[in-house]
Amino acid sequence: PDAFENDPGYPFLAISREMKAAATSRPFDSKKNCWIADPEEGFVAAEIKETKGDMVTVITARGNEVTLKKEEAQEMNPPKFDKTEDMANLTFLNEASVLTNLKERYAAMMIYTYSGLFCVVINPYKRLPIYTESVIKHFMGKRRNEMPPHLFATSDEAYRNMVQDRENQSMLITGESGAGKTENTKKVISYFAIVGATQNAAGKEKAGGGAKGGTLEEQIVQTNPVLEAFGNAKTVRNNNSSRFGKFIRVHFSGSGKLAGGDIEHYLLEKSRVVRQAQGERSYHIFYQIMSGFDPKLREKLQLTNDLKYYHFVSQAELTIEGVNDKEEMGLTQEAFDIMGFEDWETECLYKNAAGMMHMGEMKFKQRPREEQAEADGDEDAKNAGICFGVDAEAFLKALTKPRVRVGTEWVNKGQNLEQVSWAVSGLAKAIYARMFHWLIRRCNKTLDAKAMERKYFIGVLDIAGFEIFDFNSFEQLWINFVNEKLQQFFNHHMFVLEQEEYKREGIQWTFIDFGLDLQSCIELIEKPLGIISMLDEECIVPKATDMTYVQKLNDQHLGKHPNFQKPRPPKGKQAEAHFAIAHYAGIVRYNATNFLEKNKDPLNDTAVAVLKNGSGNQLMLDIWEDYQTQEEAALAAKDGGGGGKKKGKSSSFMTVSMIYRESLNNLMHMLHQTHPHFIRCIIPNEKKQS
Ligand code: AOV
Ligand code: MG
Repeated sequence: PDAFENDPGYPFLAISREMKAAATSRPFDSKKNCWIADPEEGFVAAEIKETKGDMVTVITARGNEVTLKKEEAQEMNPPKFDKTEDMANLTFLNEASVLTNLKERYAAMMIYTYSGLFCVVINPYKRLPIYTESVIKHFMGKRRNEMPPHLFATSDEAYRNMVQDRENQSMLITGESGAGKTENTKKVISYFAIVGATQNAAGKEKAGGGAKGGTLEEQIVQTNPVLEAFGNAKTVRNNNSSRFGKFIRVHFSGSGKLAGGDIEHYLLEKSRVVRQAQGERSYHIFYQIMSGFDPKLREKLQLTNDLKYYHFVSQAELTIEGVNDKEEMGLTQEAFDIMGFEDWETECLYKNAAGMMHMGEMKFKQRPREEQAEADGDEDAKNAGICFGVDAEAFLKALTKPRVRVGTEWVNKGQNLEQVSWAVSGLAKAIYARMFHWLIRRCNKTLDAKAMERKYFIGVLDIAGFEIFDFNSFEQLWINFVNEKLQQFFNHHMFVLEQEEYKREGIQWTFIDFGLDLQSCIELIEKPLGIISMLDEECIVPKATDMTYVQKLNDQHLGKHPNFQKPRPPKGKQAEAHFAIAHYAGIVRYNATNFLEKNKDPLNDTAVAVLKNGSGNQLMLDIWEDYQTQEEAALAAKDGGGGGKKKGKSSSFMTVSMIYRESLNNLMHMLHQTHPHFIRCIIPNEKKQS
């Protein structure tokens, strides 16, 4: 009864007898059958009627007669390869055959297919019974060729490699936004948690102690809902888009027992906290808080029940089709419980989130011809103050009249409306980003099973996928650049491995590094005088603007670098600065407006000091603990001599790009020290439909 053939998931994984029969009865003539390009279907089957010189005339499956160049008719594989599980087996390895194979398998809802060393998956956009515990059990300990293609087979291979080769492994899940990276990441993590816990009862033991908290196995899996609530949002490409990258390491003992986990995170898109584009939302947690799941919560947070009142989170969509924020809040709370979060911790997270919503409503005014803004009412500031545990008056004063250094004196300097509004959003973004960082550290604390011996890890990488929007900004540049780097890592690894095999088999072959195909685009972005370093330089040039930056880019690269282009700006945006980059996955037009500001990411230090020193909210104190204000730095310099001064200065000179670059370098370095396994996710359509 528990034979794999009887599992409800089996029909979505293995080719049925009927399919095999249908394939073998298909008439086939290798000299006549072929594929030709088709504007609607991609490729359509055709039969060669006549050959004349280098031209052929074919009749398509739709009955059209077409004459075309011989090489445009791609060979068709014999029927025994229909819906093949590994495309490396195909006799004819051409574009038409590869795409048709994937398409036919997808039409039968078999979403996983191998392509030699890596595994391809097409987003099914519906729940399939192929990730159940019973399916997991069938894959455990089996070799890849014993079972149909599945993410679990690749996962099990990584696990066995780790134990046998005594080497760290990584699972690199790539693909554009909405293709299914995060969904597959969740399944991989569950697989490792179950496999690692099955090795020994230890993984099943309650970790941490206390009334709350689940087993380590559960906690590794439940980390995700916590992170998704704060790090995922609806975009036009994906209703649950990851707006940050993560590298989750699952740790094991030498014999493969589950021994804990930790998470590293990359580039959280914090601009979303204050601004959403058409068709998008801010982070899920805001809407979950407002959902009324806990009837007293809004009241505790000084919130009304009118979501639209809060501009920071209501600029575009308020709901997501098919998603119930109330239920999602239940799941978030459950995950917090299993992760062993204390009540004060979740309370502070909600307070901070609500405080940001109040911040967005703080009003300021300015008399005509005066460059000095002042508060226009203080109700929302008071609400923010209650959430953050700070004095509203001090907070407003810090925003409108921050302390700045003039020579050796510190004075209160007036700000105009625009400056105040920049400071408010800058601060909200910083609070959110720091809170997210705290959340990751807090999860790591739970996953740190101290009693367990950690020997090896399998790291699972899930980043924000390549994306092209109508408006692409600094965030997209970084997301797409990271994807470009990962694609290069993939190419390099695949082709190097492949060619090493040629060498072993004694094939005469000149080594080609296909990873270098992407090198020129990567260099355009990361090398000295490239897109990023010129941005960093422009950030220290006085009076520089986004326009002067793009002007310099144009002077340096336009007409000289193959991947750099000057786009035609969209209607109404001609006055704004633009440039375009030809990435591996498409040409992206970037709007450079606010690039300098986003890269410098300035903060109102006086307001930070209010939050940092005056707060009665423990989380608020924790997130600013490592932040040194300029005034503190100056004091430290006075007391402690040169050492303190140096520290203050170097930290204030880091641009966002510098921080991102360093974490990306660390990631690539770590990946190079693991045995990588690749999962390539493909999006089947732009309509989010099965
Ligand atoms: P992504 O991680 O690759 O995009 P997701 O993993 O969030 O994409 O997938 C997008 C949506 O597709 C999910 O919310 C599901 O509705 C659906 N989906 C994907 N894979 C599966 C699956 N195996 N089974 C069922 N539904 C699936 V992004 O984070 O935007 O780069 O940045
Ligand atoms: Mg994702």
